[in-house]
Amino acid sequence: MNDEVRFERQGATGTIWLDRPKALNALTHAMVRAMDATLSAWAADPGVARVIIRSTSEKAFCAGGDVRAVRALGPGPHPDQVAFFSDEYRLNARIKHFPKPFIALVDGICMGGGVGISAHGSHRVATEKFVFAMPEVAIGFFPDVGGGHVLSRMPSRVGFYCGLTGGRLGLADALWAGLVTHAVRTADLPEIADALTAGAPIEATLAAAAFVPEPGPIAARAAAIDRLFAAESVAGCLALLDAEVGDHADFARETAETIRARSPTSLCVTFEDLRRQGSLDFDDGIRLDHRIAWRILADHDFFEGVRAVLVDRDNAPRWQPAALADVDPVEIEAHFAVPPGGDLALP
Ligand code: QUE
Repeated sequence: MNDEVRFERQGATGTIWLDRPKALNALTHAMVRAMDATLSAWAADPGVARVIIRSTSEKAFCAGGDVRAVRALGPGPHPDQVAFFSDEYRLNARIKHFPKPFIALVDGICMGGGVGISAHGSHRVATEKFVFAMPEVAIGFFPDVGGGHVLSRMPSRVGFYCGLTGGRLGLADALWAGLVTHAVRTADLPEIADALTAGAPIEATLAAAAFVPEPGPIAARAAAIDRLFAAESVAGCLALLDAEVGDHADFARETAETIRARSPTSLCVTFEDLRRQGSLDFDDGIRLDHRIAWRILADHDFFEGVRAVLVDRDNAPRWQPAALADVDPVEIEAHFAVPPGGDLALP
Protein backbone atom coordinates (compact mmCIF):
# COMPACT_ATOMS: atom_id res chain seq x y z
CA MET A 1 0.00 0.00 0.00
CA ASN A 2 1.18 3.48 -0.81
CA ASP A 3 0.42 6.28 1.67
CA GLU A 4 1.10 9.09 -0.81
CA VAL A 5 -2.11 8.34 -2.68
CA ARG A 6 -5.24 7.01 -0.98
CA PHE A 7 -8.34 5.36 -2.41
CA GLU A 8 -11.85 5.56 -0.97
CA ARG A 9 -15.06 3.81 -1.95
CA GLN A 10 -18.35 5.44 -0.90
CA GLY A 11 -21.37 3.88 -2.54
CA ALA A 12 -20.83 3.98 -6.31
CA THR A 13 -18.11 6.63 -6.10
CA GLY A 14 -14.40 5.89 -6.09
CA THR A 15 -12.20 8.74 -4.84
CA ILE A 16 -8.47 9.13 -5.41
CA TRP A 17 -6.77 11.40 -2.85
CA LEU A 18 -3.34 12.72 -3.81
CA ASP A 19 -1.58 12.94 -0.45
CA ARG A 20 2.05 13.93 -0.79
CA PRO A 21 1.59 17.59 0.21
CA LYS A 22 5.24 18.32 1.11
CA ALA A 23 6.25 17.67 -2.51
CA LEU A 24 3.12 19.38 -3.90
CA ASN A 25 1.91 15.87 -4.79
CA ALA A 26 4.69 15.32 -7.35
CA LEU A 27 3.97 11.83 -8.69
CA THR A 28 6.29 9.02 -7.65
CA HIS A 29 6.46 5.75 -9.55
CA ALA A 30 4.66 4.03 -6.65
CA MET A 31 1.80 6.56 -6.84
CA VAL A 32 1.50 6.02 -10.60
CA ARG A 33 1.39 2.24 -10.21
CA ALA A 34 -1.15 2.39 -7.37
CA MET A 35 -3.48 4.70 -9.34
CA ASP A 36 -3.24 2.59 -12.47
CA ALA A 37 -4.04 -0.63 -10.59
CA THR A 38 -7.01 0.94 -8.79
CA LEU A 39 -8.43 2.55 -11.94
CA SER A 40 -8.11 -0.75 -13.76
CA ALA A 41 -10.14 -2.44 -11.00
CA TRP A 42 -12.72 0.37 -10.83
CA ALA A 43 -13.20 0.36 -14.60
CA ALA A 44 -14.19 -3.31 -14.45
CA ASP A 45 -16.25 -3.07 -11.22
CA PRO A 46 -19.98 -2.58 -11.97
CA GLY A 47 -20.37 -1.19 -8.43
CA VAL A 48 -18.28 1.86 -9.35
CA ALA A 49 -20.20 4.45 -11.39
CA ARG A 50 -17.85 7.44 -11.19
CA VAL A 51 -14.36 8.41 -10.10
CA ILE A 52 -13.24 11.64 -8.41
CA ILE A 53 -9.60 12.71 -8.11
CA ARG A 54 -8.63 15.43 -5.64
CA SER A 55 -5.81 16.61 -3.39
CA THR A 56 -5.31 16.86 0.38
CA SER A 57 -3.15 19.95 -0.20
CA GLU A 58 -4.67 23.45 -0.18
CA LYS A 59 -1.83 24.68 -2.34
CA ALA A 60 -1.48 22.14 -5.11
CA PHE A 61 -3.41 19.55 -7.04
CA CYS A 62 -0.14 18.15 -8.43
CA ALA A 63 3.09 19.94 -9.40
CA GLY A 64 4.39 17.29 -11.80
CA GLY A 65 6.28 14.04 -11.82
CA ASP A 66 8.99 13.15 -9.30
CA VAL A 67 11.74 14.19 -11.72
CA ARG A 68 14.26 14.48 -8.88
CA ALA A 69 14.04 10.69 -8.47
CA VAL A 70 14.41 10.24 -12.24
CA ARG A 71 17.53 12.40 -12.22
CA ALA A 72 18.98 10.57 -9.21
CA LEU A 73 19.31 7.42 -11.34
CA GLY A 74 21.91 9.26 -13.45
CA PRO A 75 22.14 9.83 -17.20
CA GLY A 76 19.99 7.30 -18.98
CA PRO A 77 17.98 5.85 -20.34
CA HIS A 78 17.98 3.66 -17.22
CA PRO A 79 15.34 0.86 -17.22
CA ASP A 80 13.69 2.34 -14.10
CA GLN A 81 13.45 5.77 -15.75
CA VAL A 82 11.86 4.29 -18.86
CA ALA A 83 9.48 2.24 -16.69
CA PHE A 84 8.42 5.35 -14.74
CA PHE A 85 7.51 7.34 -17.86
CA SER A 86 5.93 4.32 -19.58
CA ASP A 87 3.72 3.60 -16.56
CA GLU A 88 2.81 7.28 -16.22
CA TYR A 89 1.81 7.55 -19.89
CA ARG A 90 -0.25 4.35 -19.67
CA LEU A 91 -2.06 5.89 -16.68
CA ASN A 92 -2.73 9.04 -18.72
CA ALA A 93 -4.19 6.90 -21.54
CA ARG A 94 -6.30 4.92 -19.04
CA ILE A 95 -7.83 8.17 -17.80
CA LYS A 96 -8.42 9.38 -21.39
CA HIS A 97 -10.29 6.15 -22.22
CA PHE A 98 -11.90 5.61 -18.79
CA PRO A 99 -15.36 4.12 -19.44
CA LYS A 100 -17.08 6.07 -16.62
CA PRO A 101 -17.16 9.75 -15.61
CA PHE A 102 -13.73 10.78 -14.34
CA ILE A 103 -14.02 14.03 -12.40
CA ALA A 104 -10.90 16.00 -11.50
CA LEU A 105 -11.41 18.59 -8.74
CA VAL A 106 -8.43 20.86 -9.26
CA ASP A 107 -7.84 23.50 -6.58
CA GLY A 108 -4.39 25.05 -6.90
CA ILE A 109 -1.21 24.27 -8.86
CA CYS A 110 -1.61 21.81 -11.72
CA MET A 111 1.55 21.39 -13.77
CA GLY A 112 3.19 18.73 -15.91
CA GLY A 113 2.31 15.31 -14.49
CA GLY A 114 -0.69 16.89 -12.72
CA VAL A 115 -2.10 17.86 -16.10
CA GLY A 116 -1.72 14.24 -17.22
CA ILE A 117 -3.99 12.96 -14.42
CA SER A 118 -6.66 15.66 -14.75
CA ALA A 119 -6.89 17.14 -18.26
CA HIS A 120 -7.80 13.85 -19.98
CA GLY A 121 -10.76 13.10 -17.73
CA SER A 122 -14.36 13.69 -18.79
CA HIS A 123 -14.93 16.49 -16.22
CA ARG A 124 -12.22 19.05 -15.35
CA VAL A 125 -13.48 21.20 -12.49
CA ALA A 126 -11.18 24.00 -11.36
CA THR A 127 -11.28 26.90 -8.91
CA GLU A 128 -10.04 30.50 -8.79
CA LYS A 129 -6.80 29.10 -7.24
CA PHE A 130 -6.14 27.01 -10.36
CA VAL A 131 -2.76 27.52 -12.03
CA PHE A 132 -2.00 25.50 -15.14
CA ALA A 133 1.44 25.14 -16.71
CA MET A 134 3.45 22.76 -18.84
CA PRO A 135 6.86 24.08 -17.63
CA GLU A 136 9.08 21.23 -18.84
CA VAL A 137 11.19 23.34 -21.25
CA ALA A 138 12.55 25.01 -18.07
CA ILE A 139 14.09 21.69 -16.94
CA GLY A 140 15.36 20.49 -20.33
CA PHE A 141 12.32 18.24 -20.88
CA PHE A 142 9.20 18.65 -23.06
CA PRO A 143 5.41 18.80 -22.49
CA ASP A 144 4.68 15.08 -22.09
CA VAL A 145 1.82 13.17 -20.29
CA GLY A 146 -0.52 13.81 -23.24
CA GLY A 147 0.08 17.55 -22.76
CA GLY A 148 1.25 17.96 -26.35
CA HIS A 149 -2.06 16.50 -27.52
CA VAL A 150 -3.91 19.08 -25.40
CA LEU A 151 -1.65 22.05 -26.22
CA SER A 152 -1.78 21.41 -29.97
CA ARG A 153 -5.60 21.64 -29.81
CA MET A 154 -5.81 24.93 -27.93
CA PRO A 155 -7.16 27.92 -29.85
CA SER A 156 -4.94 30.61 -31.42
CA ARG A 157 -1.59 28.85 -31.02
CA VAL A 158 -1.86 29.47 -27.27
CA GLY A 159 -0.56 25.91 -26.82
CA PHE A 160 2.67 26.89 -28.58
CA TYR A 161 2.91 29.90 -26.25
CA CYS A 162 2.40 27.66 -23.18
CA GLY A 163 4.70 24.88 -24.38
CA LEU A 164 7.59 27.13 -25.44
CA THR A 165 7.51 29.51 -22.46
CA GLY A 166 6.25 27.18 -19.71
CA GLY A 167 3.86 30.05 -18.94
CA ARG A 168 0.80 29.78 -16.74
CA LEU A 169 -2.89 29.90 -17.47
CA GLY A 170 -5.31 30.95 -14.76
CA LEU A 171 -8.88 29.72 -14.43
CA ALA A 172 -10.49 32.05 -16.99
CA ASP A 173 -7.89 31.36 -19.68
CA ALA A 174 -7.97 27.61 -19.01
CA LEU A 175 -11.76 27.62 -19.38
CA TRP A 176 -11.44 29.64 -22.59
CA ALA A 177 -8.78 27.20 -23.90
CA GLY A 178 -11.05 24.19 -23.26
CA LEU A 179 -8.77 22.73 -20.61
CA VAL A 180 -11.29 23.24 -17.80
CA THR A 181 -14.97 22.27 -18.21
CA HIS A 182 -16.37 23.96 -15.07
CA ALA A 183 -15.17 26.96 -13.04
CA VAL A 184 -16.26 26.77 -9.41
CA ARG A 185 -15.29 28.52 -6.17
CA THR A 186 -12.83 26.95 -3.73
CA ALA A 187 -15.30 27.71 -0.92
CA ASP A 188 -17.97 25.62 -2.70
CA LEU A 189 -15.70 22.64 -3.39
CA PRO A 190 -16.43 20.59 -0.23
CA GLU A 191 -20.17 20.78 -0.90
CA ILE A 192 -19.71 19.89 -4.59
CA ALA A 193 -17.46 16.96 -3.69
CA ASP A 194 -19.94 15.70 -1.08
CA ALA A 195 -22.83 15.88 -3.55
CA LEU A 196 -20.90 14.09 -6.29
CA THR A 197 -19.69 11.46 -3.83
CA ALA A 198 -23.27 10.87 -2.65
CA GLY A 199 -24.34 10.19 -6.25
CA ALA A 200 -25.93 13.52 -7.26
CA PRO A 201 -26.34 13.97 -11.04
CA ILE A 202 -22.96 15.15 -12.33
CA GLU A 203 -23.94 17.63 -15.05
CA ALA A 204 -26.66 19.33 -13.00
CA THR A 205 -24.49 19.54 -9.88
CA LEU A 206 -21.56 21.08 -11.76
CA ALA A 207 -23.75 23.42 -13.83
CA ALA A 208 -25.45 24.72 -10.68
CA ALA A 209 -22.08 25.43 -9.01
CA ALA A 210 -20.32 26.90 -12.05
CA PHE A 211 -19.60 30.62 -12.43
CA VAL A 212 -18.28 32.71 -15.31
CA PRO A 213 -14.90 34.25 -14.45
CA GLU A 214 -13.72 37.65 -15.69
CA PRO A 215 -11.85 37.26 -19.01
CA GLY A 216 -8.19 36.26 -18.60
CA PRO A 217 -5.02 37.95 -19.93
CA ILE A 218 -4.14 35.30 -22.50
CA ALA A 219 -7.58 35.17 -24.14
CA ALA A 220 -7.36 38.96 -24.40
CA ARG A 221 -4.13 38.58 -26.43
CA ALA A 222 -5.24 35.58 -28.46
CA ALA A 223 -5.00 37.32 -31.83
CA ALA A 224 -1.48 38.59 -31.08
CA ILE A 225 -0.35 35.18 -29.80
CA ASP A 226 -1.74 33.55 -32.94
CA ARG A 227 0.28 35.94 -35.08
CA LEU A 228 3.49 35.84 -32.99
CA PHE A 229 3.62 32.02 -32.88
CA ALA A 230 2.71 31.47 -36.54
CA ALA A 231 6.31 30.96 -37.70
CA GLU A 232 7.70 27.62 -38.91
CA SER A 233 10.43 27.36 -36.26
CA VAL A 234 11.37 28.55 -32.77
CA ALA A 235 13.84 31.00 -34.31
CA GLY A 236 11.06 32.27 -36.57
CA CYS A 237 8.76 32.88 -33.58
CA LEU A 238 11.56 34.70 -31.74
CA ALA A 239 12.07 36.92 -34.82
CA LEU A 240 8.36 37.79 -34.81
CA LEU A 241 8.43 38.52 -31.06
CA ASP A 242 11.55 40.71 -31.44
CA ALA A 243 9.98 42.69 -34.26
CA GLU A 244 6.72 43.39 -32.40
CA VAL A 245 5.76 47.04 -31.85
CA GLY A 246 2.59 48.61 -30.48
CA ASP A 247 0.18 47.34 -27.81
CA HIS A 248 1.77 43.92 -27.43
CA ALA A 249 5.45 44.98 -27.57
CA ASP A 250 6.10 44.56 -23.82
CA PHE A 251 4.38 41.18 -23.79
CA ALA A 252 6.43 40.12 -26.85
CA ARG A 253 9.71 41.26 -25.27
CA GLU A 254 9.03 39.41 -22.00
CA THR A 255 7.91 36.31 -23.88
CA ALA A 256 11.07 36.27 -26.04
CA GLU A 257 13.21 36.72 -22.91
CA THR A 258 11.49 33.77 -21.25
CA ILE A 259 11.92 31.54 -24.30
CA ARG A 260 15.62 32.45 -24.54
CA ALA A 261 16.16 31.15 -20.96
CA ARG A 262 14.80 27.70 -21.88
CA SER A 263 16.76 24.69 -23.14
CA PRO A 264 17.40 25.22 -26.88
CA THR A 265 17.11 21.48 -27.50
CA SER A 266 13.84 21.28 -25.52
CA LEU A 267 12.44 24.23 -27.47
CA CYS A 268 13.17 22.61 -30.84
CA VAL A 269 11.82 19.22 -29.74
CA THR A 270 8.69 20.84 -28.29
CA PHE A 271 8.03 22.91 -31.41
CA GLU A 272 8.28 19.87 -33.69
CA ASP A 273 6.24 17.76 -31.24
CA LEU A 274 3.38 20.30 -31.11
CA ARG A 275 3.42 20.51 -34.90
CA ARG A 276 3.00 16.71 -35.14
CA GLN A 277 0.60 16.22 -32.20
CA GLY A 278 -2.11 18.29 -33.90
CA SER A 279 -2.79 15.52 -36.40
CA LEU A 280 -2.28 12.50 -34.09
CA ASP A 281 -4.98 10.83 -32.00
CA PHE A 282 -4.38 10.56 -28.25
CA ASP A 283 -2.76 7.12 -28.29
CA ASP A 284 -0.38 7.93 -31.13
CA GLY A 285 0.37 11.21 -29.35
CA ILE A 286 1.31 9.50 -26.09
CA ARG A 287 3.39 6.94 -28.00
CA LEU A 288 5.25 9.93 -29.40
CA ASP A 289 5.70 11.27 -25.84
CA HIS A 290 7.31 7.92 -24.94
CA ARG A 291 9.68 8.07 -27.94
CA ILE A 292 10.79 11.60 -27.03
CA ALA A 293 11.15 10.91 -23.29
CA TRP A 294 13.29 7.86 -24.04
CA ARG A 295 15.61 9.96 -26.18
CA ILE A 296 15.72 12.95 -23.79
CA LEU A 297 16.92 10.65 -20.98
CA ALA A 298 20.10 10.25 -23.03
CA ASP A 299 20.51 14.04 -23.46
CA HIS A 300 22.45 16.44 -21.26
CA ASP A 301 19.83 19.11 -20.65
CA PHE A 302 17.23 17.19 -18.61
CA PHE A 303 19.78 16.32 -15.92
CA GLU A 304 21.16 19.85 -15.92
CA GLY A 305 17.69 21.42 -15.85
CA VAL A 306 16.45 19.38 -12.88
CA ARG A 307 19.71 20.18 -11.11
CA ALA A 308 19.37 23.92 -11.67
CA VAL A 309 15.63 24.26 -10.94
CA LEU A 310 14.87 21.56 -8.36
CA VAL A 311 18.10 20.24 -6.79
CA ASP A 312 20.64 23.11 -6.42
CA ARG A 313 17.95 25.72 -7.16
CA ASP A 314 20.46 28.17 -8.64
CA ASN A 315 18.14 28.69 -11.62
CA ALA A 316 21.23 28.96 -13.80
CA PRO A 317 21.17 25.92 -16.11
CA ARG A 318 24.12 25.57 -18.48
CA TRP A 319 22.40 24.17 -21.54
CA GLN A 320 24.34 22.16 -24.19
CA PRO A 321 24.16 23.44 -26.84
CA ALA A 322 23.59 26.86 -25.28
CA ALA A 323 22.37 28.61 -28.44
CA LEU A 324 19.39 27.83 -30.63
CA ALA A 325 21.56 28.30 -33.72
CA ASP A 326 23.83 25.45 -32.58
CA VAL A 327 21.03 22.87 -32.29
CA ASP A 328 21.55 20.13 -34.88
CA PRO A 329 18.32 19.32 -36.79
CA VAL A 330 19.48 15.69 -37.15
CA GLU A 331 19.65 15.46 -33.34
CA ILE A 332 16.11 16.85 -33.03
CA GLU A 333 14.75 14.40 -35.62
CA ALA A 334 16.32 11.53 -33.64
CA HIS A 335 13.93 12.29 -30.74
CA PHE A 336 10.99 11.17 -32.91
CA ALA A 337 12.42 7.75 -33.86
CA VAL A 338 11.14 4.44 -32.46
CA PRO A 339 13.35 3.46 -29.49
CA PRO A 340 15.27 0.15 -29.56
CA GLY A 341 12.71 -1.41 -27.19
CA GLY A 342 9.83 -0.46 -29.52
CA ASP A 343 6.88 1.86 -29.05
CA LEU A 344 4.90 2.15 -25.80
CA ALA A 345 2.52 -0.78 -25.42
CA LEU A 346 -1.01 0.39 -24.64
CA PRO A 347 -3.80 -1.98 -23.49
C1 QUE B 1 9.37 22.27 -14.59
C2 QUE B 1 8.88 21.02 -14.30
C3 QUE B 1 8.66 20.60 -12.97
C4 QUE B 1 8.94 21.52 -11.94
C5 QUE B 1 9.42 22.79 -12.25
C6 QUE B 1 9.63 23.15 -13.56
C7 QUE B 1 8.17 19.29 -12.62
C8 QUE B 1 8.02 18.99 -11.23
C9 QUE B 1 8.32 19.96 -10.25
C10 QUE B 1 8.24 19.75 -8.83
C11 QUE B 1 7.79 20.77 -7.98
C12 QUE B 1 7.76 20.60 -6.61
C13 QUE B 1 8.19 19.41 -6.05
C14 QUE B 1 8.64 18.40 -6.89
C15 QUE B 1 8.68 18.57 -8.25
O1 QUE B 1 8.74 21.20 -10.63
O2 QUE B 1 7.90 18.45 -13.50
O3 QUE B 1 9.07 17.25 -6.33
O4 QUE B 1 8.18 19.24 -4.68
O5 QUE B 1 7.59 17.77 -10.86
O6 QUE B 1 10.11 24.37 -13.87
O7 QUE B 1 8.62 20.14 -15.30
